[in-house]
Amino acid sequence: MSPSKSELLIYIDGVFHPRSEAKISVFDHGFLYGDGVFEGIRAYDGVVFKLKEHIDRLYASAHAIMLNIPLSKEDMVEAVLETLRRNNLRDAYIRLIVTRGVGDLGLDPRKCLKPSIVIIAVPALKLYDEEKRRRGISVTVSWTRRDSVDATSHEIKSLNYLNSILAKIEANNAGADEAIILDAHGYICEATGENIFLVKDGRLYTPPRSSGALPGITASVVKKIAFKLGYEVIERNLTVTELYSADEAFLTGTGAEIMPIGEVNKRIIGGGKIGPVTERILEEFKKIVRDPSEGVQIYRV
Ligand code: PXG
Repeated sequence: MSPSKSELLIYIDGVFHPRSEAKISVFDHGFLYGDGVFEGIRAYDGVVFKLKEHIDRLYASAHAIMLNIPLSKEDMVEAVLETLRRNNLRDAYIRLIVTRGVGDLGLDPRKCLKPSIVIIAVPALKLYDEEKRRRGISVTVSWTRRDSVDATSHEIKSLNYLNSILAKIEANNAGADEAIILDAHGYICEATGENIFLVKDGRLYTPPRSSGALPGITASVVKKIAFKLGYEVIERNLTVTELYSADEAFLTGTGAEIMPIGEVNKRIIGGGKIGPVTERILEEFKKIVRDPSEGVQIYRV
């Protein structure tokens, strides 16, 4: 049995606190400035999917912002597993956050002596219902451009998500499920927290790294599945017009998993339901996430 929300135990700097008592200082620079990094991770049936890859990306993000995480990667893996065990979870959504720590009201990170580490694990999160999974979500193309690679690049998974949040607000206002964000040149970059793939004439297309998209772990799994199934994956600049005329399109992310796109700015994509290529990739994905060799087991046997 999974514990109820009120009983959840949250890890903060090595100590477990009940959810209602899990608090961070208002002087923490994660709160004051969005100065920190994070990961969203899932566990399926007792296996934390691609945990090592998420930890590697967390440390790479931290390295890019010159934040020294005071735990080794091995200890961080253990801390995540222990959080799941303490909460008796086998299927979970995990949020791992490392902030610059407590400082003063100036933004200088040198004032922050110790990073804060928070791990939250909740029983599996469902972003979309079955109907959306079959018919596809609706998306709108946002006027908010992705911060470019020489700005607050989303290649770094930082706590600074205002760029995505502005796009999400726009999608909400348009009555759409998600927003597609363009790069500085007007090519497709990604969604607010998902990468994007198009299918055209049996080939997969996805934007290149230079678009400023986060190198997604789900996207890299999808590329491997596509390769295994014999589909070519082409990374190149993609236009909105190409998206309108795609045979299929889908988003990938830890939260969303694999979500077909049914509609873009009111243009129906691929008949407004999940397409055959997306379906085949999704079927493989469902198998892979439950494969113990693709992650780290929570409860060692
Ligand atoms: N792009 C961005 C900007 C992201 O934040 C992805 C792509 C997909 O990456 P992964 O490695 O998850 O395949 C992300 C994912 C959530 C959530 O709860 C996920 C993200 C950020 C915020 C919320 O789904 N990151």
